[in-house]
Amino acid sequence: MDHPSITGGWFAEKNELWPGQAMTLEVEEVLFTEKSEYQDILVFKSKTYGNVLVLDGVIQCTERDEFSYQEMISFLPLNSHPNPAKVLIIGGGDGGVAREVVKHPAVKEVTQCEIDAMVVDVSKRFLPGMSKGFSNPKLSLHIGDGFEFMRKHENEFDVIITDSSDPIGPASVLYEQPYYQLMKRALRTGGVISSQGECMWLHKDIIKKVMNFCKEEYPVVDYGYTTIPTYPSGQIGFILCATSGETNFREPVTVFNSAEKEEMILKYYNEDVHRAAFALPQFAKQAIYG
Ligand code: SPM
Repeated sequence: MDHPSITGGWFAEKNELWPGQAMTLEVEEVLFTEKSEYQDILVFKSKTYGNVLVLDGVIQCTERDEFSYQEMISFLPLNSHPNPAKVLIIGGGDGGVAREVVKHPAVKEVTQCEIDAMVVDVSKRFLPGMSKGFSNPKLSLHIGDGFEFMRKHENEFDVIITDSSDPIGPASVLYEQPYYQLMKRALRTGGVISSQGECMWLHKDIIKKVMNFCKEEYPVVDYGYTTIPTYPSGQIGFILCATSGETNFREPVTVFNSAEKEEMILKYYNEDVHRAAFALPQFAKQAIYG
């Protein structure tokens, strides 16, 4: 199977959002390539990062490092809320965020809305370590448009996690103010959100734009981040917003003990990493908050 992003046995991630640079991974075997109703889907077995899911030419997850992103986008908000019983996930078609969210002892019910059924299907076939999240009894999965889904829900969720691709293509609407207004409406009192929030090395303008309009909607807005080798520049952040001025994302209200961390098979997240996620280098601090 051929794919335009693979040449001479190497996949290269080229995109206008990170001009002049490209993550490359050596390909052992192309496992799947097809165009869905929404996007180009590629799955390949890499030489050193396990199976890799690529949408419209952009790496979404690799089996070797996905835990960093999935744990952090989930536990930063979940452990900033005193009782995250009802959670909504928008996007996240590989199932990795669902896998993490259902582990939290306080989470009782998880609803997920993913637009592309083909992403869910290929993840079930080729990314079983992530898609196992879909078979948890706490989870109800809906296939549909996240923005439209949000319109129909009011005062329902304690935590909303938006695990989206980048702001070009089907996910671009999820980086605009109306979506953040709808999320606010869908939250219960004291609710919090966490959204894929882009890279401080590459997208200071996007981050600043999103945080600025978030501040018009929410009393607390913050940017935390994680490190991850296979996302551009090795770093990606999360936009965190709270409906209550009492919320402090920088200090977890729930701290897992060692037995819990072991039982939950946490590989990246712990309370120290939670606090450290908000320590920004000076250039990013100035650009985002200055
Ligand atoms: N559950 C994992 C899905 C990943 N969703 C985020 C993908 C982001 C890919 N691009 C990163 C570029 C950062 N500027």
